[in-house]
Amino acid sequence: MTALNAVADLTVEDEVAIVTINSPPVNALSRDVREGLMLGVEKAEADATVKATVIVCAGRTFIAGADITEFGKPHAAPYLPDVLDRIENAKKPVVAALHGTALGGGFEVALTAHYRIAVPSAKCGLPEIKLGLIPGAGGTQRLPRLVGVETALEVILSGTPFSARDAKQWGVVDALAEEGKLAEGAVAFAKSLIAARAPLKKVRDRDEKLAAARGKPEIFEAIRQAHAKKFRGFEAWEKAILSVKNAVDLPFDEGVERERAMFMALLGSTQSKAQRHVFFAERAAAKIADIGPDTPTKPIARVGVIGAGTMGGGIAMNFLNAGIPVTIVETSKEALDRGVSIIQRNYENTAKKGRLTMAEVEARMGRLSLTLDFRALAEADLVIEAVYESMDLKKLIFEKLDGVAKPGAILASNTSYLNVDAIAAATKRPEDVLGMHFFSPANVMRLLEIVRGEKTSKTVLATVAALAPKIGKVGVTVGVCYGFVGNRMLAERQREAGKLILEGATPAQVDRVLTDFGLPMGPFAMSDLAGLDIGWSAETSKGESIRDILCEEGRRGQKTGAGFYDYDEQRNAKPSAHVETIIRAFAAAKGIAQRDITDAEILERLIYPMINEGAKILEEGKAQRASDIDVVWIMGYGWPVYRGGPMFYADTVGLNTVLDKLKEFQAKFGDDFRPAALLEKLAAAGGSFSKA
Ligand code: 3H9
Repeated sequence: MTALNAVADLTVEDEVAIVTINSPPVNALSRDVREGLMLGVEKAEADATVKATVIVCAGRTFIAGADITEFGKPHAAPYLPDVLDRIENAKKPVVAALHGTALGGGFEVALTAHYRIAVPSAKCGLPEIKLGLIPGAGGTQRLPRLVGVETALEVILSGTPFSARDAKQWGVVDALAEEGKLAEGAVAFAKSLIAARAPLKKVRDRDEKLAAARGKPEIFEAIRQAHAKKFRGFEAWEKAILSVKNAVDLPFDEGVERERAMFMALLGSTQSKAQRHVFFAERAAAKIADIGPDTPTKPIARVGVIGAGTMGGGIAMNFLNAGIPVTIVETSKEALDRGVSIIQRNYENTAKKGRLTMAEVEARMGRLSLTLDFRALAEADLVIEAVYESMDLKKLIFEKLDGVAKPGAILASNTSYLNVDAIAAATKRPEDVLGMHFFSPANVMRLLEIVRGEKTSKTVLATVAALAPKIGKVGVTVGVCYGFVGNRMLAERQREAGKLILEGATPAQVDRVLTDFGLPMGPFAMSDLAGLDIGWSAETSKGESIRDILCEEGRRGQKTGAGFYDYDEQRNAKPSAHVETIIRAFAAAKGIAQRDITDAEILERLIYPMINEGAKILEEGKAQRASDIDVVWIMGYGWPVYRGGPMFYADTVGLNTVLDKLKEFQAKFGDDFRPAALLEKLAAAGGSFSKA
């Protein structure tokens, strides 16, 4: 074995050179990896005893793509296109041997090899779209040559990896190796190529799969139309379609050149920077300052859920999906029946869409137990309380739970606002208590706010943090404060939205500004969807807010066919002149002058106070890092990923701009806009939240 450099070595075995890349964690295409590949192929070429070369990776995966940490920094030679040319133009066959995930630039390396072999568990893919990019090393030119433009665009636009078996069937890999015996399989395959004097097959020379799309721009237009809604607001996807079209219309080298130019332009875009930020933010969120790999965790083999409402049912589904049995406790048989039928219907709908088999539905439902007997919770390793937001009720439940749960069980509340320390104080074991705040619909939204109480033990926190990814969630650890991170910031936006409609904006204008910004819904459409009468009661209503007036009129949201908007049978919203009249009259009665308000002011009034609140949350140590706040908003509230989250967005706008605007608003509208000290400090130092 010869070391080629710090991350690559070369072994020659019976006429076959094996270039092994070993650059943990994922063999990303750093300079050293690029150099290793280049040197490996050159050395093999120069060695007269070698007749074929295998490229294989050590560790968990084949090359998982470009090194994202290098993006935006000056690159050092050898550059990837040159490395790829070297591989493709080698005079002896090169075989890429794939395991783990051959993604992005890694898959593009494999596509320049003359042959590919993979173990059945391997996956290939071009996930660049998820980083706001298109493949930049020939992926949009080579993949369609192997699989045709439609499949290639499916792969590129979804960013989802495909299996080695699909790859074999599509002709992307030439052979499958036995699981666990990739290197041996690849060497044997290389020897068979030598014996057969197999040709140097270059993907770039293949044309037959492109022929079907030649002279048919309508194919690309149809794909564009089919994806327009999903990609509203995103930039890279249309470039991906154009680039694949170039593969059909242009000579290979020109297609590659244009692909590279588009890739480079996207690499410098704010959208791609935002999406790369989110990639790392999601991974950073899993790291908790005082918890490490040595912190012990507890096994969670059975979960109890208190409450079979929408939240309780959704929470239970996460565990059932992950193979963990769940017991739901309720106080009435009707509530249990209603809850279980919602879960069953949810699963059946998924099955109808072909994403679950009926056998899987049965297996999941089979893991669910229902009971009216609170004592059944004695078996659970983790109990999650999901009843409505009442501190008195929650305290009662936790006191009772304290008497029932086994020693060492983790006791969690799904409260979205309330003080977890006060809830914990209702037990004699506050160290076992924490918040697990799921977001609605709890079986769909990926966010889990993990609320660390004052006395929550490290073991309990570490256990829940490790559990989050197992149930498909991104856990973000937050501190105890009213509304935690997400709802605390949301309250700022809601307050301003309510003020803006009294000052002259319409609910539809406010909502549109936010949907134009990229959010799935504005506050008024959201209120109508949730129901305006949540937490409202006819007995106590005094007509003191727009909501009171609407509810008193029976306009309680979508479910009553009217709320802030009017709804037709299909629940399409239409602005309501009647509601606008109510708002105007209310404002007049309160002496609030109405005026035209620009979209720009609406956006700043809604978003900047959220950012300011985010800064206070950081100042108070209720979130560990600004990027955690971004993850909360992206995973829990549909903040557009291409804007990177509110704190990243503040960085892109410029902290001084945000600060100046807050001060201007403070002078005009009062202390709701008083800037946070941290924002002042960072702005004065020319800093940013991402680098704070
Ligand atoms: C590209 O290739 C562009 C080309 O078309 C053109 C080039 C010219 N770079 O996710 P994990 C780190 S674009 C740097 O927890 P898993 C990650 O941050 C790129 N670092 O593990 C983490 O670090 P830490 C296209 C990377 O097993 C650690 O590795 N490729 C990269 O759950 C483990 O990651 C992609 O988009 C990287 N490329 O999943 C692939 N990838 O431990 C992105 C990972 O310090 N990567 N890290 O937090 C993935 O999808 C997953 O990481 C993977 C492993 C499936 C590979």
